[in-house]
Amino acid sequence: MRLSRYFLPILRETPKEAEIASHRLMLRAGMIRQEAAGIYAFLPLGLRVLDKVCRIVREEQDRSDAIELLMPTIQSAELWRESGRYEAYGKEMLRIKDRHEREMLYGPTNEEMITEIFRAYVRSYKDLPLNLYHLQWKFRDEVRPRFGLMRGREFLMKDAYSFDVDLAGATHAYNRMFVAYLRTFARMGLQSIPMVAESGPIGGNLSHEFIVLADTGESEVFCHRDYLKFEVPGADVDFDDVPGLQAIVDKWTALYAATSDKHDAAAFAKLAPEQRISARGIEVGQVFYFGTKYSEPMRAVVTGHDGVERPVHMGSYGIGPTRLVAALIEVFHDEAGIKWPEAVAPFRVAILNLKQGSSETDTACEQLYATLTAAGIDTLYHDLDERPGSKFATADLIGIPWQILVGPRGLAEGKIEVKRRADGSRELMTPADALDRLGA
Ligand code: 5CA
Repeated sequence: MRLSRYFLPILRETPKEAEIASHRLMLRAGMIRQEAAGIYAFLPLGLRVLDKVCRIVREEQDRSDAIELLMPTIQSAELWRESGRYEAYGKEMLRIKDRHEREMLYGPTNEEMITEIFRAYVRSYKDLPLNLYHLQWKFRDEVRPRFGLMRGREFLMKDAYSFDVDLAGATHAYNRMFVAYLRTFARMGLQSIPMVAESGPIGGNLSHEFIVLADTGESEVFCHRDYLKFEVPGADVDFDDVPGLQAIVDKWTALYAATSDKHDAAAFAKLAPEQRISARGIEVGQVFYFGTKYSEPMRAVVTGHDGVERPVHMGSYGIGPTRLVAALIEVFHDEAGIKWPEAVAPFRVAILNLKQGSSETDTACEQLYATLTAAGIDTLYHDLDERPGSKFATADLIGIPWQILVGPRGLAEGKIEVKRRADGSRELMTPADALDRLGA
């Protein structure tokens, strides 16, 4: 992408309304624009990051054998009356009437709708296990939408729903998602810690929140320090291996880890002081097992091996991709701006032409740009007529992992400079070596 043809509305001033780094940096980097309280438009740069986050989420859902579908945002109140949640959900639900005065709502979650889809088609244990997921916008009329994408009113969610014939099957489904979540966040460069959590309006008595530690996190959390050293299961993990997966989950739930709602101060105090982490964190995902809470009132039943019909066992599993974009910035930034991990960076490489209009630098930049683009590497070419200082500031602010600085002095010796945003290191090399380094 040539910056001269792109839409990147950078703000030089720090927006006053933004209280935390991720919100400030997203506004300054031209990633999002607020359209109403807790409602944001994704500008092109922000959309690129969101898409990369979603791609990783999808790949790991698919790897664990969950199947993607897409449910609508608007739901009928009737459905929610069946489960008894229409009244119970309260003011957080955005209620709408259509032209026929029919009561509708903008979905805050999809347990009812997926249960309705399930019961329309599935009758027998032979069709199970099943885990269906989608990535869809949700609306929750939060009392205090704040911190930009961190707690929005309209936000993107990946929500998966599992169906099993019994508790044993449902436990394995829970474990599949648990392991998929560890992998999903790790692939983005985030260390997540599963913590025992309250299940809230979703229900059930087994739930874990996946927490990323960050000072600006909204959750107060307590956990054992050893979690920070745990190794995340590799891509070769066998999701069909029931005891193997259980062993992974057992390991990741053996040590103390709880959110404030479920905190047991006495148990925590038994840890050696140097093992205790008492910190703030961001909830990037949450998993729930709630058995027959929805299937029973909504009559979603399956015949078991014994020919008897029983309500299906369900769980639901959420990830917040829009919140993840903010969480990533909270973890990866410095005074100059964002430091994207490569896996989610909007562009992997930025070419900075330090003397736009000079035939040497222009030619060198064009060649680099053509080769990188042809190799399928997302590249942003800063081809505007701006001073080098301004180009450095933009590249640092928007956090591109690799910057190629092309100036007349270096070129005179056949060299360009490659800068890594993560640690600020710079290295002079030939354009050919730079391309080699970047895998082009
Ligand atoms: N149906 C269940 C699981 S699919 C559910 O709704 N779970 S949830 O309430 O925990 O939400 C799932 C994820 O969505 C959360 O872990 C969080 O990452 C994200 N999320 C929830 N509320 C917001 C919000 N107001 N703004 C941004 N992300 C949110």
